[in-house]
Amino acid sequence: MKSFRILLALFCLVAFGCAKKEPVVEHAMRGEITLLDPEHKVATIKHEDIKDFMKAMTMEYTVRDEADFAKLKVGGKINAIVFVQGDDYWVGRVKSAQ
Ligand SMILES: [Cu+2]
Repeated sequence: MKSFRILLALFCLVAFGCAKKEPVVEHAMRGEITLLDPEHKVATIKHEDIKDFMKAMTMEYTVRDEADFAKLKVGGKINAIVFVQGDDYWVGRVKSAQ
């Protein structure tokens, strides 16, 4: 029975990433790009207040999507989404703003 339980746990992990994974929360963000690190796909963004998440500040964000990262230019302004999952966060759905 022990091996069955291990198998079941393994299946759960593979199939569902298991129930442990926290839900992804989305926050709308507006900001200006101040620095880009293409190698690590990290953008430093001077962002405005992000409702229910954080005050205005300049900080680094990972931009997971290659196509999103390609839209970024130093000095460019964007509207985007900050995705938050537990301790993890990243930026996506990037649109350039005026
Ligand atoms: Cu911040």
